[in-house]
Amino acid sequence: MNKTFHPQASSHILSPVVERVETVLVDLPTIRPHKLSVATMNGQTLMLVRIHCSDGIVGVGEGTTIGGLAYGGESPEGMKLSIDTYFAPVMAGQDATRVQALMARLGKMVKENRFAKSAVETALLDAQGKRLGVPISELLGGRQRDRLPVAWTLASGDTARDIDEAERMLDLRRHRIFKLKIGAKPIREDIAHVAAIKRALGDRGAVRVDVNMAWSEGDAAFGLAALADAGCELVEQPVASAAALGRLMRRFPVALMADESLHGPESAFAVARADGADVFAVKIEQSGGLYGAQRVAAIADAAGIALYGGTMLEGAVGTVASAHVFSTFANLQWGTELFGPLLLTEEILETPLDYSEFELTVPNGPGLGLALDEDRVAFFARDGFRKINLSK
Ligand code: MUC
Ligand code: MG
Repeated sequence: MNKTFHPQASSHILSPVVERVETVLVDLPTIRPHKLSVATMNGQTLMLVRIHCSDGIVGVGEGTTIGGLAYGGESPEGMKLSIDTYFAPVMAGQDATRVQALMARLGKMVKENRFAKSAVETALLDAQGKRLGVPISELLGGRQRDRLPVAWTLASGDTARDIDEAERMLDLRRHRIFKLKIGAKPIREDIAHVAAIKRALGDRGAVRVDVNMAWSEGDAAFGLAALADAGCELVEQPVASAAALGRLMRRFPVALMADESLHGPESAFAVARADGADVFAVKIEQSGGLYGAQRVAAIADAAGIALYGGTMLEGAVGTVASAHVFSTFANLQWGTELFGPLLLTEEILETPLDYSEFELTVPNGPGLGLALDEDRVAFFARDGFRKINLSK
């Protein structure tokens, strides 16, 4: 019999498919209160997703937010609900090896939900990397660096405590770039706080600030001049509006970075077209995934905008997913802030990440290149062993 070859049909039969999508919320305490203008965090919730494939391979991904719904429209609980209820049926039975095609299918059936999509895309890429025996960075075109500079965020709310913390980080040779969270206090108090920290650190540490949109345009005009005088080198999202950020550009001798204004490639293009930032804080969750983050970076490169690897204070899984992406960027002029796991009291990896000499090593094993300590994940899972023991 003369059989016709149908490539799609045959690849579908041969390819492993998504069998099951599993989600869990894991609650971990922070090492100290982390004070942003939008929220004070005493803990972080990791929404972990596991994608079980028909070839027995399991990929893991992570979604986080900052202060529940204080930062944006998604929460860990909402991500879990969306994935369990809407993502999972769309993914079940689909070819697990065609990650971009599966994400495009998901995009048709599920609007928005960028953070949840980032978690799911991470899990698919982790599985595919494990399947092929290559790190995620290689699935994304190949890494250009194995180690990434990592900034630390000082956000205890107290100037003396922040200076002590910075000194400790310098002594440990873990961080020498410091991002200060400001915007919650009166502007003059914030400026005095930044100036005191920069004075204490001198040339030993770079000082940057993140206002998390707290200032009006008028506040920002005063604040940016004063921050430049205080020796601050970079100001992240001082105002909410992208148009206002653009109007503030080049008026002060300090670089301006867009963070909350960036919601993936389309918004990145709009900001770039309006010459609206010197630097982009690229985040996989804000970008809607790892490929989205690469597209945002490509837009920045094309527009002559510098790049910074941002964080949504992810735990180890989201941090390493971000690290794989940032390792592929042609330019990474301002380094990264991939310190999320270090803000948490608990280690959930079998082998901790390597933070040394002011940098993070991008893991080299297949997929994400990390192994979760499943007992510890189960212990800290919401309604898990810890909760059961605490309520006894
Ligand atoms: C943000 O707005 O950049 C990054 C570091 C940190 O402490 O908070 C995040 C969020
Ligand atoms: Mg920010």
